[in-house]
Amino acid sequence: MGLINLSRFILEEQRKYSGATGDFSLILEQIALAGKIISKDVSKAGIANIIGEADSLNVFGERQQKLDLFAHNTLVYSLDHIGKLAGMVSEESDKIIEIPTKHVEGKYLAVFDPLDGSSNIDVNISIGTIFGVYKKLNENIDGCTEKDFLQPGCKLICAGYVIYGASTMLVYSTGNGVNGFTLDPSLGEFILSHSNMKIPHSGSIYSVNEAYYDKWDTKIKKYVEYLKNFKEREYKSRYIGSLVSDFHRNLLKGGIFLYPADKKNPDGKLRLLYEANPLSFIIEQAGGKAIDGKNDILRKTPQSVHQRTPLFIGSPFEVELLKEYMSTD
Ligand code: AHM
Ligand code: MG
Repeated sequence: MGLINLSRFILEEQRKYSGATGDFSLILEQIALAGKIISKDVSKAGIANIIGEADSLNVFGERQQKLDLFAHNTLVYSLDHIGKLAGMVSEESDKIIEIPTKHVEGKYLAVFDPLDGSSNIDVNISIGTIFGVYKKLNENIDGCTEKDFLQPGCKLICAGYVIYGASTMLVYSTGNGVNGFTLDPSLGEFILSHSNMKIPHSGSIYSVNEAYYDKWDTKIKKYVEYLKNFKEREYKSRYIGSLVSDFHRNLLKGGIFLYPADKKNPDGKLRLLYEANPLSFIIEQAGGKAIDGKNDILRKTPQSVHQRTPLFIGSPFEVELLKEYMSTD
C-alpha cells in the first residue's frame, strides 16, 4: 500500500460522514501548514539569529521569545482568512483574536498555544504547538466574545499537537481515535506513521517537576512516594519541561504526567483551554484519562479563556490511583 499523506487521510475521514462540508478539513489543513512553517523556523533557531527574548511580556507577564511571536503570527495568518473561523484564542494574546472585517467569518473557534515549552527553545529541546477547535454555540450571531470560548473540552470537535523533535509530528483526533503523522522533510508532507494510537493501560514513567516537592500537597507527596516504592514495577522519572514532549512520550510508552497545584501556583500552571483540554481530548481518545485531581478535565466548564488548572494525565491505572490518593483524607 502507498503512503497516506495528511490531506488524503482528512479527505477519506470526511467522506465517512455524510453531511460533512469540508469546512473543518480546511482548518486542519491550515493548522498543518502553520506547523510546517513553524517547524522550519524552529529547526534553524540556532543559526537564523532569531533566538532571544522579544521585548514584550505575554498576558501572564512571562517574557515572550521571538519564536513564540512568530508561531503565534503564523497560526493567525494561516487561519484568519479562510472563512471558517469566528475567532481565536492564543496563549500569546490577552484578547480574543477577531476575524478582520475584510475576511468572511465562519462557525468555528480555534484555541492554541503556539509554541509550548518555550523556555526550551534556545537549548535545542523538543517543543510543540497545541490546538483545539470548537463550534460556535450560536451561529446566528456575528463575531464572538469570550463567552463563546467557555465550553468544556468534551465539546471539542478536533484537538491535536505538533511536536518539533528529532522529527516533526502532527497528532490529532476528531473524536474517532488518534492518528499521528510524521513530516517527511524531503516531501514537505505529513505522512501517516502512527495509526489509531493507544496509550498502554499502565506504564513505568512518571513526569513531574520534583523540585517543587516541598510546595506540594501531602497527598501528591504520598502518591509520588508510593510510585517510587511500588513493588510490582520500577517507575522511572522523566521530565523535559515541555508539556507536548512529556505528553507525547507518555502517550507512546504509558505512565502519568503531573502538574499539580502547589503553594506558588494554587491553580496549577497549565492553561485549561489551550493546553489541558486538547491533550485531555487526545488522551481520552487514546484510552487514557485526564483529571484535575478530582474531576475529568474535559467536563470542566472554563470561567475565563486563560484559566489555569492542575493536570494529571496519562494511563488509566496511574491516573485512577492518583484519584484515589486525592480522595482519601
Ligand atoms: P509555556 O506555555 O510558557 O511554555 O509554559 C508551559 C510549560 C509546559 O510546557 C511545561 O509542562 C511546564 O511549563 C513546565 O513548567 P515548570 O518549569 O514549572 O516545570
Ligand atoms: Mg504554553
